[in-house]
Amino acid sequence: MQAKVAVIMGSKSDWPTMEGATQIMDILQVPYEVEVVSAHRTPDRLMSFGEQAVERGFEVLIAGAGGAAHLPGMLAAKTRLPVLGVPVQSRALNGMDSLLSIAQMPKGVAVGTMAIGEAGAFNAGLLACQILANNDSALAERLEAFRQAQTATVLANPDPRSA
Ligand code: RP5
Repeated sequence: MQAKVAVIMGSKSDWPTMEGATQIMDILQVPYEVEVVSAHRTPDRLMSFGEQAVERGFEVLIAGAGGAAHLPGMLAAKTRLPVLGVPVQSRALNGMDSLLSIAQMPKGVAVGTMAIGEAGAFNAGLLACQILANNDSALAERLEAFRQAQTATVLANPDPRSA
């Protein structure tokens, strides 16, 4: 099936975080591709990825990076597709560097900035599914079921001391 979402990241070391984006897309049966594309180590590859993203059939792009996290912003500079940026938790500064690198885009080039780390990656996948669900009624139904199950799980066990 045609992948409508691409999940790219600056390094293989980002995968344990970025895997979360793919987990929710697996649950919601949304096809995706994953690839390491580094803004600093493979800049030409990033440029060609951004230039070809529309013709490859992607509709949403997720980009995760840590530290001097230029990947989501540079990708957004090369494509009109929506880019969701995931700040990966860095060792030195706990991801605050990643967050600020991704969030503070100049006016006119947009990146949707997610939370730092695993929650941000998971929610990037979830948000990509929500965007695609606007034009996919079957996916919209799966999303509703996911949300209802999540709510039911919390309501079924409100005691914070129990497992
Ligand atoms: C960034 O530098 C990557 O996104 C990664 O989060 C960070 C460290 O990369 P490695 O040195 O672990 O490859 O470009």
